[in-house]
Amino acid sequence: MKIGIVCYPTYGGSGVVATELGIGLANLGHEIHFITYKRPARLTSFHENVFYHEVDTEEYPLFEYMPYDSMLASKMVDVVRYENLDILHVHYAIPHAAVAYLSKKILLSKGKYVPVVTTLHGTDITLVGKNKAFSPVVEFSINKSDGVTAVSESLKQQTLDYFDINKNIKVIPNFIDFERFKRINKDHFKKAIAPNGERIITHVSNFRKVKRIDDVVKVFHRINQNLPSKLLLIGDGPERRKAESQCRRLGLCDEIRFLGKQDAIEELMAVSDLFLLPSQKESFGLAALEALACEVPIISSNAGGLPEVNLQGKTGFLSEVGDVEDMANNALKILNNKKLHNEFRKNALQQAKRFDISNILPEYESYYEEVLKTAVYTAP
Ligand code: GMT
Repeated sequence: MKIGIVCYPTYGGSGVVATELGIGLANLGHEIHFITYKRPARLTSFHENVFYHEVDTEEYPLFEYMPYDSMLASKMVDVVRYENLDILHVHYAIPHAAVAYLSKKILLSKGKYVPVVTTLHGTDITLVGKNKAFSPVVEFSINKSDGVTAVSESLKQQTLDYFDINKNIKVIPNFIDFERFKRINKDHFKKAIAPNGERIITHVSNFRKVKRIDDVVKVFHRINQNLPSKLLLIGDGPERRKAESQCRRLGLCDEIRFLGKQDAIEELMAVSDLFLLPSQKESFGLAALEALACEVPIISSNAGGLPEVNLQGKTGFLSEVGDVEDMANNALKILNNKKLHNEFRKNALQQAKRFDISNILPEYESYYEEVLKTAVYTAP
């Protein structure tokens, strides 16, 4: 198949999933065309089946706000038409699903029919999407997509709760590539981070408010009062500065390292003893799955789709959002009991295997085939 993939090219989860999906499908022989405003962060090397089309984002003095949607639609029309794509797969509803609908209508007027699959990732529904500034467009464009997928059962349910949806939503969970994410020996690395054998706790995110970075620090503070430990904070975003002040206030600067954006997350996971994800909202929690694949147990909130990834009492523990006391107690329960820790590590790997990329890619392939067969041609 010739598949167009539209996504945010940055470090956010939806962009990572879209890029890994495209690369995975290209490895299976499909021709993949990424249409984004910047080369996707995880699209790092040449692949004979992968093409990249950059959206023109020219500025013009009249525009206080760039009409990105129009520029994206024009690029999508151009690529679908001249590369003769079979299907368009857009990730994150805003604005991609609406722009896909517009592109489809323009293409129809030119005699080219292309069905659209929209994948809902999380905040496009639970946070930004349900905001009145976007919700009519989100609802309309989901209903106008030829196929809709959500990354967890929880996200599917929330979409049905928030909007008036007349489409079937298929749940296809996020996935993991075990070629890359696995527990590897990085002892030299461990020694550099924790020279006295301290426990290594990790958090990875885009440091947005919804990730509750202050809770990460609070939970770590409690752990650190009981157990020699180090916290690795990986990623960057609007909440980082506040977190830095919090660490200084708590006198934790020597125990917490802000590592910023990192490409080789798997190497850092490989030395981690525990992963923290106390999010306010989380449709799936891709970073949590990456931790599981590296055999790292998780202390998380019970928000959104996290219970589908982190299994209570098996791969870690889940607490109510904001209950830092409970999270810290659970963390210590695991860290202070070697047998339990090892058991959770084993369970983590088993659970991660359910999301192996080699199981999930065929789900997307057959979904595309189904959409291609059932999508109804509508006149322009
Ligand atoms: O929150 C993020 O990390 C970014 C956001 C995105 O769309 O870029 O992530 C969402 O999509 C990820 C991939 O499907 C999910 O794993 C995240 O749980 C989801 N984030 C939220 O729901 C807050």
